[in-house]
Amino acid sequence: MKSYDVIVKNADIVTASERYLGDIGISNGKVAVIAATLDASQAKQVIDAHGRMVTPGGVDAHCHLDQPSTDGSAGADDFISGTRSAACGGTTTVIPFAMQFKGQSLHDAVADYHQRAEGKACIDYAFHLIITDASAAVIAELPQMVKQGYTSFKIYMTYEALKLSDHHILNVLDAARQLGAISMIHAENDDCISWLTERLKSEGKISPRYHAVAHSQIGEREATHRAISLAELVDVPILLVHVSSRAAVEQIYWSRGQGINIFSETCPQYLFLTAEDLGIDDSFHGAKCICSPPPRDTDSQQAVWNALANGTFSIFSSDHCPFNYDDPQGKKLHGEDASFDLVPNGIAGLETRLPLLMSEGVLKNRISAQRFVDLTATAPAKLYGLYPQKGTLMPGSDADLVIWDTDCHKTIHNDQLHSAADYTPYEGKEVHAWPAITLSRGDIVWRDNQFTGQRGNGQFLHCALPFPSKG
Ligand code: DUC
Ligand code: ZN
Ligand code: ZN
Repeated sequence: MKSYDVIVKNADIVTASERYLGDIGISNGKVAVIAATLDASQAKQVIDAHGRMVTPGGVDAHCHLDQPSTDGSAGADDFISGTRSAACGGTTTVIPFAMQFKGQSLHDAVADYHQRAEGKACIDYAFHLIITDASAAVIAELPQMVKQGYTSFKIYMTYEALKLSDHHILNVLDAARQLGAISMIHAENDDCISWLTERLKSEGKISPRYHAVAHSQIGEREATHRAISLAELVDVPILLVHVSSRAAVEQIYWSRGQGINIFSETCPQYLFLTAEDLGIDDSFHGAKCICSPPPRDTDSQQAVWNALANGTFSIFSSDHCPFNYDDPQGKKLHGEDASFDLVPNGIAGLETRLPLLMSEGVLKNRISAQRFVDLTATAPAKLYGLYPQKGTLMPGSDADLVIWDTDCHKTIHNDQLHSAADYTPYEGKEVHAWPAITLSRGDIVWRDNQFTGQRGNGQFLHCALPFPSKG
């Protein structure tokens, strides 16, 4: 009788706080023991990690999978292709969104998402709630939602079909405070966007590159400051999602100086793309990089790198939300002559998130390996109530881990990725790190450049509350 299903030997183990050499013993999908040396004869399977970095599997806490729309567009990935691509890039937990349509109950919204995910997800998943209708009846549903494991509420300050007024945002924040939940805020000033859009269109400036003009840094800065102020008024922590610009980062520094408890997230597109990727001419190809907020300039890229390195950002997520390019339900929903404001927003990122940050961040010494783990796994697991089951390597944690190849020369090509999207914004980019082997609850889901996981193996995770209730 063997003691372990798997032993990972000679691992360079990295957690958010430690880095040391050891062996990891895995039984029944959990980390059973971590020791300097384990007896290989006690394992059914031995994986020799040869001193390779071994990190917890990634937790991607911001992605959109099989999310219905109100404009007739359809995202490229469902729960099969989206979670498969996540696993192939070293992510073993995803937290996509269950979106409430206005007038719909939260209960019905989550029931719909469970149907979309069940039997399809290849890795474990939880859900955030997108609250688009903060009526008294919906607010009254929140205690029950929290009991069922939905402890994070996403709020939009823009998008006609999604946005809440400041008054309604305050109601959601107040409910989050009473419950001990976390609110995630998409901070862009809606009127600045619509006013700039109207003006640009009246001047005939409709090509994709004007999306980056309409979604200005000033509009992001104002909404960021307003979101911080609303959180301060209610006295509740919030998470600012997909922070893109120096102007917004400066607001977060300001809030820290005031002692306001603000968490913040950034994404690969704000490190590796700029507004020029939306076009330097009027070609429609720039639609491939339309997302909101848009990629900015190299000055903002530097500000975002600095905030990653100095501990300002709490988490690094993909905001994976791809639309196919050559698809009448994708970027060309309204044709190639459509103005930028009619192009579906979002790009792919689940599979490339970790390799890009490992390669450009850790291997280029911009951030430490421990900080990488914190940003991509530990901090999101803590913030969303999944720690220590997810987000770390310790006895009792799920055996979700990545054995890294940090010596590779790989050029990203979409035909080697596993999302259903028909392009990647990172086509042609070189990376020097990619998962060699990924385990999800002890099962190998990625090895020798092959997906070896299975649809339906992913389990729904009930999130705990991140903060004490103040009800
Ligand atoms: N912006 C969002 O707010 N959500 C999905 C994709 C995007 O670009
Ligand atoms: Zn958003
Ligand atoms: Zn998003």
